[in-house]
Amino acid sequence: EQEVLRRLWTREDVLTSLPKREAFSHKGAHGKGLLIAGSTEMPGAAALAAKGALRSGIGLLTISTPEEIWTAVSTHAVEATYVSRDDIQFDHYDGIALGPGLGREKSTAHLVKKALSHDDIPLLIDADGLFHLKSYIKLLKKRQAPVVITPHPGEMARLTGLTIKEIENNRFQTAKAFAVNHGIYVVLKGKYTVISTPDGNQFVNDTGNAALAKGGTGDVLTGMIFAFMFQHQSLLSAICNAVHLHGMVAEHLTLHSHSKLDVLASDVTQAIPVVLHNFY
Ligand code: NPW
Ligand code: AMP
Ligand code: MG
Repeated sequence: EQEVLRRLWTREDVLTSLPKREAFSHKGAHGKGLLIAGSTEMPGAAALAAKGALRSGIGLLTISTPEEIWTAVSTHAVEATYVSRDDIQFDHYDGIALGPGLGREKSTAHLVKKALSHDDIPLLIDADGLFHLKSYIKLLKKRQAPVVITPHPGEMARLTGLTIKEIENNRFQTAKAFAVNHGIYVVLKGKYTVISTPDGNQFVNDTGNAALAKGGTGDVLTGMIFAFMFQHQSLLSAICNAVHLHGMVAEHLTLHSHSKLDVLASDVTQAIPVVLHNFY
């Protein structure tokens, strides 16, 4: 059996793998991303994911969200364009991120199936996208392009049929088994987020703190990973760097200006530039 890795993703890893912005690049070279997120009940999740992506270098972002909330979301994501759920041209995009605030209604399930079946487009699934994924789990193995999932322990429990306690007591094992069995990247969130590759390699993150233990922070992470997917040599370093930097933003805020109580997910999106500035 091939030797697999299990180690910390360090600041040194970030420094060596974070790509520089190509001088002669244009917006089309930094990813045309489709974000399928938000609902009338959860417009904020779409805005937070969008803001995370826009603050992390994505070239062009299109958001597919119900038309009733376009105005609300676009107030926060001014730079994005919008498309109706019925008019999505999947082939037009370099990658799809799906799930934050999507809702769990039957009417949103087909979006997960469609995104999965456009199997040459890299796909990031989070939140309610993971709720629907359970019904289409067999489609994962049939895909050409990579899939990344970003469950918190509650979502991982739903996907695996295990209890949250079983997941938390075996974070490395459950994440690895799911990644290898389905041939995907698994980002099992929480303190010490574990990133598992389809080959069974694993990296653990040690940045971030309990300031992130509140609604919306995971939606921001989804946006950050999504943007990084388009601008890294390897998908693995894109994921690990996004997780590392997302945590660093929380640490920066609580070190300099905020308490762990008052940090909001929207503060995280606003402070991404301060942390990125240290690296660029
Ligand atoms: P318990 O019982 O509460 O302790 P769900 P969700 C558990 C959107 N959002 N460790 C938790 O446990 C999202 O994008 C919208 C252990 C419970 O059982 C989704 O679309 C926002 N357990 C949607 O809401 C801001 C943990 O998991 C279950 C855990 C639903 O997402 C908020 C809860 O998970 C939100 O992001 C941990 N670290 N974390 C907006 N502003 O629009 C969670 N659990 O039922 O999947 O619900 O994560 O709230
Ligand atoms: P979600 O549950 O989808 O909103 O995601 C929450 C985000 O905050 C994930 O990136 C978690 O890893 C992070 N997070 C939550 N609680 C903590 C904690 N106590 N320490 C570090 N990171 C956390
Ligand atoms: Mg979440």
